[in-house]
Amino acid sequence: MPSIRTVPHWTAHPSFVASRRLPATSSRARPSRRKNCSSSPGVGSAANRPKRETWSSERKSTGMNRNVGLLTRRYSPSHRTGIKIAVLPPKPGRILPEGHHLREKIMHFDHERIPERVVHARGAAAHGVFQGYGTATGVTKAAFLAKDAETPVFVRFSTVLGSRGSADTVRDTRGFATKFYTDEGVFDLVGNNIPVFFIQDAIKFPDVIHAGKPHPDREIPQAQSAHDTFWDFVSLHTEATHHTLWNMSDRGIPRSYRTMEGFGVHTFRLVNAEGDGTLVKFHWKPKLGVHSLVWEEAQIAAGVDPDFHRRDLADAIEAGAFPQWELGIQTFPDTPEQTFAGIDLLDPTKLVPEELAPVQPIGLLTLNANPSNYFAETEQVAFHVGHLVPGIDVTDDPLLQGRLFSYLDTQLTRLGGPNFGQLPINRTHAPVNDMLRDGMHQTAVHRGVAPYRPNSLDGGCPFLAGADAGAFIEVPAHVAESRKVREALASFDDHFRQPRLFWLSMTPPEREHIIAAYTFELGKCYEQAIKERALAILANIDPQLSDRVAAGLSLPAPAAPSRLLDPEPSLALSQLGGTWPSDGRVIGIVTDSATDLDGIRSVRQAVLDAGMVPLVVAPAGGTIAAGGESITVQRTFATARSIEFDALLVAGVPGRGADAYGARDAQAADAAPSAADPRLVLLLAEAFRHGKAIGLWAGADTILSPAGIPADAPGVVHSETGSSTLEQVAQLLGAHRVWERFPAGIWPPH
Ligand code: HDD
Repeated sequence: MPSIRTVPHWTAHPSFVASRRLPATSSRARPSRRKNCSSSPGVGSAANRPKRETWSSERKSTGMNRNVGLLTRRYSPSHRTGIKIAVLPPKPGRILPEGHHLREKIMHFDHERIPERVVHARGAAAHGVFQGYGTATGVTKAAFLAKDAETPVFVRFSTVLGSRGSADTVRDTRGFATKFYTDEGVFDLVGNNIPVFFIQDAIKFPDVIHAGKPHPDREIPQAQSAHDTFWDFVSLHTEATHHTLWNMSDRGIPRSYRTMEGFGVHTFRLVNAEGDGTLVKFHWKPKLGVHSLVWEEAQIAAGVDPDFHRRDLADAIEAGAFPQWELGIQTFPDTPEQTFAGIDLLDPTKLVPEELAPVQPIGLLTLNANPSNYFAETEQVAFHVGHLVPGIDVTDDPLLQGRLFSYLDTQLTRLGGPNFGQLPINRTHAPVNDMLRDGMHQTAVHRGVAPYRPNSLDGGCPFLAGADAGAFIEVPAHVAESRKVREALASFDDHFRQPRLFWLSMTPPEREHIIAAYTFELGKCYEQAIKERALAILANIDPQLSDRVAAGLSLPAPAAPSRLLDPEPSLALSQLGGTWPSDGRVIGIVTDSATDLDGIRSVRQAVLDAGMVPLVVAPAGGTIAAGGESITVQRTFATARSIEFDALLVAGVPGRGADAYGARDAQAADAAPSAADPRLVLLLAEAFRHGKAIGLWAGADTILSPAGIPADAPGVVHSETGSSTLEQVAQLLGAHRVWERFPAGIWPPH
């Protein structure tokens, strides 16, 4: 017979009560998880954000008490009172029938996943602050753009096609979505790193995404555009030519989220205090300049570090190298035609060259804090193009109009109901007075009896706010007498002028990259007809492009179009030719115990002083002793790949045998005791091939020959001391890469 014993009501047990404390409701403020799990100093309190904790402190502070609860409960004296249930004789490992702790824990675990975003599933985010310059007050009454106004923001960057676990560095468009928690409500600027879009009409959005996503039969390829269905779609929809060309350019593989431009894409309408409208396009300009990976780096990173962009953003912020962007606007008169310089401003496949409408800076964005919890913040954040504030309005762009529906609708499935706006990361910081009630996951306890308008019972609340109360008022628009038809305007028909403009604006190395990208992507397609159709489209951009790609595919060059347009190039579209700050750049300092460690130490400090990030690379991990002090090794020859570094500084004489590079790695030393470590050779060879600056001192030049690098190659500098080597390398970094090393890198091109 099983013994009978009594147990109390479950809430009585102290260990369980402790483990049931709710997490902090604030998404951003958790001073110490260990001391007070439920402290909630309030949304927006940047000062209280925690420093990152180590793995061991995480383990100590979370979760484990659930299991402990199960054990202590079984033997706790408090179980001997209360309701009676039967239990089996205690046997190690057996689960009690009243295992409600187990059930609750497993039940919760079973439901930990929510649907990933249907597009832009893979992303990384950060908190920050936006400071208005006050330069936009003539065209908008939006209060957060006033001079020195400071507004908390949350920014999420993303790829479009890949699943949540896909690699960061795939060739794709990047999302750049910003949530401004303004005093007048939330404003979401949901943009991309490419200023144009594939389609002009939102009804085609599911089509272009179905074409880009993995094939429905085998669900491959993941996070790629290099497959038949994508190229089938874009070759059948010539309006997609412009966006596709940007994707095939270096813009499709950014170096970092920190070095990406952002664009609102559509034309928006700003409204000033007098009620006058101005049409604008939004631009984010990174202070670090716009830089990209080279294709081989992107491919290597997808394997050796699929979190490359996510890690880069988080590490930079944690290191205090806060990325910054200026928000700018191009402004256009709000005429009934809504065109500028012959460009239809409502056509999202068109940009307006900056030479025709300069980008005027209106504020500064600084990202200064990493999220505390990926799920609560980065995953649950919900952007919506209809989150607007007084002074910023939408236009009739047909793509934008479709988006106005989609961004609300999608959250119903993804976030499980209509109350996603109450999640801490989505909550407005402005007071809310609406009559939205009830529904799944309602967390507000609404008071009153009359959630309707007008009412005479709740003091007239909620009331309809007018302009005097800072309400959002739609700008009255004149609608011309016309016929309503489902048809695109004739001005939407020009599909090749702007792709050609983009091509003509590229420098020779950039054009080479574009040719290589099309050759790779179409080379991965199986269907001959699709390749031929795509080549025919390329001929409308430039015969050099179509002929070279055709040659790479061993296909006949397509017929030249009857007329090739000749638009004026826009030099602002090229990423090359400028000089940018080197802040936040990652410098690999390659060393070994036998080399100039004093020099290494001072170079490391100089790199830090210059606002860059030094990473010491040595044959093995741990520390290297130098003059009574030690230097921590951050990357080993086994873990370092050149993709991570913007430049390399190499000290010492690699390959001097068992007491130099490779000696600390027994395997490498055994394999080739007197040769340079092959991993170091690979590191140098790749850095060279990818156009990175390489500095050498203290006799390190001997590594060049095994790595196949000519000693007098451009961007390879030698010096007596580490600090003078660094100086020269920092100069080279201003151009991002040593472009002269690239095939056909005729420089300067213009
Ligand atoms: Fe979209 C997400 C950007 C067209 C429908 N979109 C999403 C995100 C970005 C963009 C950055 C990720 C937001 C986040 O980080 O949570 N989308 C754009 C841009 C577009 C665009 C710049 C064109 C100019 N999108 C577009 C159209 C539709 C959608 C035409 C549908 C008609 N987009 C969605 C969506 C998503 C989304 C399905 C998926 C997850 C989400 O919204 O919250 O509603």
